[in-house]
Amino acid sequence: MTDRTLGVAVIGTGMMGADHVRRIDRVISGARVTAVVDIDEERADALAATTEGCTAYTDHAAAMADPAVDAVLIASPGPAHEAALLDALARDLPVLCEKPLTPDAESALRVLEAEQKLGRRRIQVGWMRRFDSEYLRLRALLESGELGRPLLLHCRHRNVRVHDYFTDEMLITDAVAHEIDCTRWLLDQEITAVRVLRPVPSSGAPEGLSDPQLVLFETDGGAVVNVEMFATCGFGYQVQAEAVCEGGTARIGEGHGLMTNTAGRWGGEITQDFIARFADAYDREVQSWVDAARRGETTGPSAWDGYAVAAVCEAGVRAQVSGERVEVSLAERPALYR
Ligand code: ISE
Repeated sequence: MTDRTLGVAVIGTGMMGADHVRRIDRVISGARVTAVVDIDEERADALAATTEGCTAYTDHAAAMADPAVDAVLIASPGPAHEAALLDALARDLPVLCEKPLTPDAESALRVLEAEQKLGRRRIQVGWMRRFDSEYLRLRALLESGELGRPLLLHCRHRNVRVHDYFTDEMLITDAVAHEIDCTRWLLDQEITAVRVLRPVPSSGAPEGLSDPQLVLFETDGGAVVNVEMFATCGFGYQVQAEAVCEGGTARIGEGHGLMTNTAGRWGGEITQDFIARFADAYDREVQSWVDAARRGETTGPSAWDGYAVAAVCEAGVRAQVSGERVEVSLAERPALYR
């Protein structure tokens, strides 16, 4: 481990980018934010002003050329990721890239190719649930084999509300994408086919959004996974999973935080967004990325994991449109990611 504090450029100063700047500055150790980048100059300037020794840029390439920048955290919108990733790889900089890796499988393959040319992993993708303590316990339990073979995984993913620009397609690519990654990681299996069922839309959903939806995955290990995706449930942010195995079941995400008993009722609180629900996971994710980068390593979810999710999302969107079962087309896994 080098003694040098890692200088990080945070690209994208929206909600996630700003939260990561706060995290790197005030929560984790071993790194500091030396640059922020946003095409919105005023927003970049305003965020840079909150952090000592931080320069604001409107162009990611200029930030990467700054000698104070040793690593890059990408939190810009998905369509901007490919160019930033390719530039970071060209400079051999460690990257933590918020999901999605890129918006589609074809561009994700270009990123994989560039990383393979470099000859070593440099990209960690921000599938933060892999750092959540409950998800980690579920994965360890399934991996131990104590419950036997997993047969079913029931998932629920509920948001309070979504922006008006949210589309049916985004239900898959922006939200169910997490369950795609979790399924692959928890079961250590690839998803082979997707189906989507749509009940009558909730009257609380914005005009034109078919919400909720039920998404079904088949895996190459013979498991079946169902995901209730309800983006406008109105009451809270809930992410739950239950694995049904040959020898028992295991459930996470019940949110058993503070429980109260009063006035003849008992109850607890439901978190309202993912920043609150996964705060610890984000902290652990970024700390682990920083620690690995300072050791000269890249760990955690790889660019391959980003690509695999994009490939399943494409099948998912086709299944949404056609109402049919759609098979996933996945490239062969390159040696670098085995
Ligand atoms: C959002 O973009 C996220 O990534 C959250 O983790 C997810 O729960 C939410 O549904 C998405 O909209």
